[in-house]
Amino acid sequence: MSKSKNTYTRLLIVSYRLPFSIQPTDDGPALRQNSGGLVSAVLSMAERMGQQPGNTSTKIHWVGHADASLRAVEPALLENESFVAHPVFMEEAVHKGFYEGFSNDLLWPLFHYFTSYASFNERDFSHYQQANTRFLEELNALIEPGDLVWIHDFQLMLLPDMVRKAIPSATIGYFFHIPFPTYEIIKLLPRTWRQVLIEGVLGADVIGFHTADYVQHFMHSVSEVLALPIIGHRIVLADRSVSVRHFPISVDFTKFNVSGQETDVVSTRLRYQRLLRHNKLIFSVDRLDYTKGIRYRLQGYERFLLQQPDWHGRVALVMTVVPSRDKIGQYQELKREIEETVGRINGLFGSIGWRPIVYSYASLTFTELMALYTACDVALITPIRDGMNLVAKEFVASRSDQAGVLILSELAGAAQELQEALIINPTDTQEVADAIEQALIMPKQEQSARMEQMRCHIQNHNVFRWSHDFLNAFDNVPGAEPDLETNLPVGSFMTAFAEARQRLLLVDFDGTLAPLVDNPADARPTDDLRQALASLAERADLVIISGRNRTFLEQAMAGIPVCLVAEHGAFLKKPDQPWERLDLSADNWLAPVRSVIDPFVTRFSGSFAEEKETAIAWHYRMAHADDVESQAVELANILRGITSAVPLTVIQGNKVVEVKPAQHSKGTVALSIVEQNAYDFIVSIGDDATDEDMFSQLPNWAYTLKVGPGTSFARYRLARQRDVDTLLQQMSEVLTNM
Ligand code: GDG
Repeated sequence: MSKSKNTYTRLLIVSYRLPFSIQPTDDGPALRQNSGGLVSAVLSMAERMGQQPGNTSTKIHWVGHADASLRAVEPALLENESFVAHPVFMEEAVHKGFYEGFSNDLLWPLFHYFTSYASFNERDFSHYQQANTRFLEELNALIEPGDLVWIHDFQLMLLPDMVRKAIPSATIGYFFHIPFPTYEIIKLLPRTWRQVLIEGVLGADVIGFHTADYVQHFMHSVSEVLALPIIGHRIVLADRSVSVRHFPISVDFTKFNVSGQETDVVSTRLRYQRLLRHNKLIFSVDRLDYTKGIRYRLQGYERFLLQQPDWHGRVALVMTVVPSRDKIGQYQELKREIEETVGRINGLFGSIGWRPIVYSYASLTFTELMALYTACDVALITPIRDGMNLVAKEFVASRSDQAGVLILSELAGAAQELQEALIINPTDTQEVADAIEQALIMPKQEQSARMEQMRCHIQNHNVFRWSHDFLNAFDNVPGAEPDLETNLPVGSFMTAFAEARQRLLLVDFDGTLAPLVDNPADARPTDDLRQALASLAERADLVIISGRNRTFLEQAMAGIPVCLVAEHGAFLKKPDQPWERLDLSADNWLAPVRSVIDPFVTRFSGSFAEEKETAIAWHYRMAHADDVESQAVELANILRGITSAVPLTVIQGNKVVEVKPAQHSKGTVALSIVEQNAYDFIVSIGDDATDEDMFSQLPNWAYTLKVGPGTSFARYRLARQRDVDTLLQQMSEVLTNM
């Protein structure tokens, strides 16, 4: 059934951690939500859903892990005016293996490209599965028809598929907050793990990542690990498709923009400025983590101090490291190293009255954080990998004075949007040192020009837009397509077929009569299907209508008295007759198009160009480069821009980009065939975009059948290619038994 945002009644959020605590109030203890961006985004999303007529409940249900302290809490306390909290409890050992083990010791380092920190432990994997199952149990007790379930992050990669299997009609979104790495990294995971993890997230209808790169990496892994067809941004499964897109997370711009003027922020800022006197301030804040590039940041700053003695006594790096995972050896080691380096730099360069680094290992209150965002001259953000990095966006949003300079690592997702920052590579300590100097001497006018651009971007792409864009993406999931009657009324269909005097069958080849395969030359119908086709061809006009060339079709259908249509309607061959050429356009467009395609063939090994008589196709099913899908889109765009004496059509098919003259199509040829006889039964079956021309040209009483998901002009749908085999075999039996 179709679903759109208008019909969702409730929002169910699932994340590893519940963003709530029980706080004392005048009326006794009450549930309080954290003030994070995700909580605000979700609130605004629910508000939007709640505005829809007929929607009675706007309370958001949030499922997440909670420590044992919530066990003793009265159920009534787990609810406030906006949220209902559903704590997930699990055995200590399971939690440890799931969270500390598989999530933080394997997925986190691996997906941030710290392969040597990754620990592969079978017991942890089993705990990860058990923990995801615990989340499923909690959800299962809660979920109702009409709910939208939104699952978050790498701790819950198995959950979307678990929910899909338990409740096949559920509407599920999944958002990945950390980088999705290249397939070379995914390949390090044992085969079964990588398969289960990718199948796990594919349980969702919409999958979101922060950047287009992560989307491409994911798509590449899907095609390597599961060999599933990908069409544009969709992964095609047997009975549905999954939409995969990038939705860059952001911040509540207004909140950060105005908070700098709040009284306590102003007074805290003044206090910091007094304490740090006339120094220029460089600020950084991050959780203690090896991905954040704190070591490189210190090396870059040290190099700056070495090379720029003029700045001694006039600048301070205020570096706050927020405690995190510090019971783990690796993190303790990192902390020790950071503190040693800070001590060494302060000892080497400092003097009485001047500390080059003001370091603290502590959490900041929101007021302190705002005071530092607005007091500093430079924000120095140097992760070695970061899914997005919200600190960068918060700093920019806080600077309503349009002053301050952002130095940002190119390895943070945020760098793809904040191009007016000073973009650096953190491992290049000279580049960091130079950027610090450039930032400190940058004229006010330039600071303001850069800030204005970045602020404008964040204002327009705030966290509310992020969640709304994600919500809107569900409007395009298969379930939300204009309703196609998915079930062919087989009984009346077979009766009409049996009773007809003149029968016409128009059937596509690839993905319809034969499954899609790696090497196009290998595609063939099964022997059973060939037999059925041969018997059908005796009492019906059977037309195979394809984009393939003449030779291939003749070979593939040899021995069956069918009519063949090759190259999308350019050629037609009736049984026992020679080929006729229907396309009469000149072919002087071929050479220039070939010269555009050739560099793509060279660049993507495994891909090849097929030059037909009236068309050229670039096939890339066997090319495995990360960016091949996006480059296929790029090629199609370039080809569409080519001007030629002959009007051309560019077709983006399944792992193929094809160019042909616009004058003929499967539709034009289907129509001319239909007009040659007084047919009283017509069925047309096809799976891809070129078959739509055929569906749209046929009389409206014809049976038009779309194979697989996707919007279509067809009246009916067959879920998968093998259903075509079944249907045609049944039709042949009907004729045989008459
Ligand atoms: C993951 C991904 C992605 C930090 N210290 C204090 C404090 N914070 C707040 C910041 C910011 C948030 O925590 C940190 O967000 P990040 O995006 O930088 O990083 P992760 O926590 O690693 O988050 C990341 C994010 O998910 C969202 O998808 O961007 O790439 O790793 O909001 O302000 N807040 C306060 N005191 C602190 O000391 N009050």
